[in-house]
Amino acid sequence: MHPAREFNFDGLVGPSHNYAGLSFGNVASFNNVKSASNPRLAALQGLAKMRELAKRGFAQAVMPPQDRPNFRLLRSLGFTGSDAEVISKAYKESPVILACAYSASPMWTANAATVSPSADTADGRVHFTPANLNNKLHRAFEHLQSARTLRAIFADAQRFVVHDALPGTPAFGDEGAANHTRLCAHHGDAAVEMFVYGRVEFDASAPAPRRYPARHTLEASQAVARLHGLNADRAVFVQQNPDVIDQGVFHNDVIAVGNANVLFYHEQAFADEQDTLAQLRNAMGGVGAELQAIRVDTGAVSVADAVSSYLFNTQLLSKPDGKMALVTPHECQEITSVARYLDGLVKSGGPVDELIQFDLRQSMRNGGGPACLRLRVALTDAEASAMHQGVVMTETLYQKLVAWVEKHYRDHLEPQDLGDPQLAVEVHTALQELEQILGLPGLYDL
Ligand code: SUG
Repeated sequence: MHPAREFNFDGLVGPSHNYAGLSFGNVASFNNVKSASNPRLAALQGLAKMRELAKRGFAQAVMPPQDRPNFRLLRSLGFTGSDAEVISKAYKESPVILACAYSASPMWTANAATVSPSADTADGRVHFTPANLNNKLHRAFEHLQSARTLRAIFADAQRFVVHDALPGTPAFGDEGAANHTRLCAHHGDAAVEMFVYGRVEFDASAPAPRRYPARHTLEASQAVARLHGLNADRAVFVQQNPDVIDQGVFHNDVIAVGNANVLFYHEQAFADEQDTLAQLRNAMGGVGAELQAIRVDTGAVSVADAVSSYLFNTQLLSKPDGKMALVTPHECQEITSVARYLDGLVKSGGPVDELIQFDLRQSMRNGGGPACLRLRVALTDAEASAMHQGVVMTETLYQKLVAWVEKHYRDHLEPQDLGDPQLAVEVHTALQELEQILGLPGLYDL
């Protein structure tokens, strides 16, 4: 075993955080379409979570937001002239395209990439594959900046490799770590990597959802496992239950979460529950770990309640005493079945003995809970020292980022504000300053 710690890289919410209803299949995104957002509060809520978890001794870092609007996208779609003209024309002719170019969706870093720690890979380096997110226009270009950001943070080529995203075609739909979980005895051990896909491109007989899209394919997961040099005995590919995708479970992390040897999941999460557990148990036997499954049945919590509370979009964090804390959004306490379930869970004497609750309502209204906001990267001490240190969350960095948010972010953003060219100037100015705060000059020179 190589001692390692799991860093959570939380996305810093960008200055143009807004609700545009862009994610068909994501119920919260659709329900809050065109309501006003509060980018300042959104960023502060995210920072409060990072600060508290860092204070509690969990390894915590920050992923910077992306430059907005995406002028390259707007210009590639035929909007011409100065930046201000591009914005005005796009707003007049297609406000939805402008909203896509303005989405702050990179805040959900669980979709930034899939990460395989060095204990799992053939060459002993930490591998990252930025997710192509090709199912949604507003997310399909994130991977370019995600790759640039990850390469800036994990620059040491002896220890880290950041691949290019998979080809951006439906056959390789990739949503990153939201559909990926490592299961092992300790974070530094070789682990079983579980990949959960929504559909199979090259098998027309495989089940698929009917109402909402399955964003992630088996072919994408297999390609990532190959790129990362995973041992075939330790990579498990399982299908998400298409019926739950049709009930608004657009990523596996909305219905299941794993940490160390624990898998916390809803009985309806997988297309074949028994086969999924059998495969995991078998593969985990090879790495000396025993699966501890915490199964929530429909009688205790319905899929609808799981989706509206984000019971499974929670973070399971290992504490030094060997127990785990579950990081939940406030919504979990507001839905009776979920609150009751959680009360029983922490009193059960099982691995989870504590809830850490946060108000993340600004993110939740777009379908992003605690787990969406973080990308897990397990690093040995030597790897942790080799990454860029300016993104590691400390009290000093927290204070600097709060001051930066308060200086630059609006506290009210209406859909029509995206047509105001001044917003783009504000975002640009803020991000130029952020490069300095994080010590990442040129981060946005894509
Ligand atoms: O891809 N919402 C995101 C939420 C991502 C949640 N991530 C995880 N489950 N890991 C999405 O659907 C909404 C944007 C809008 O409608 O304005 C959005 O992109």
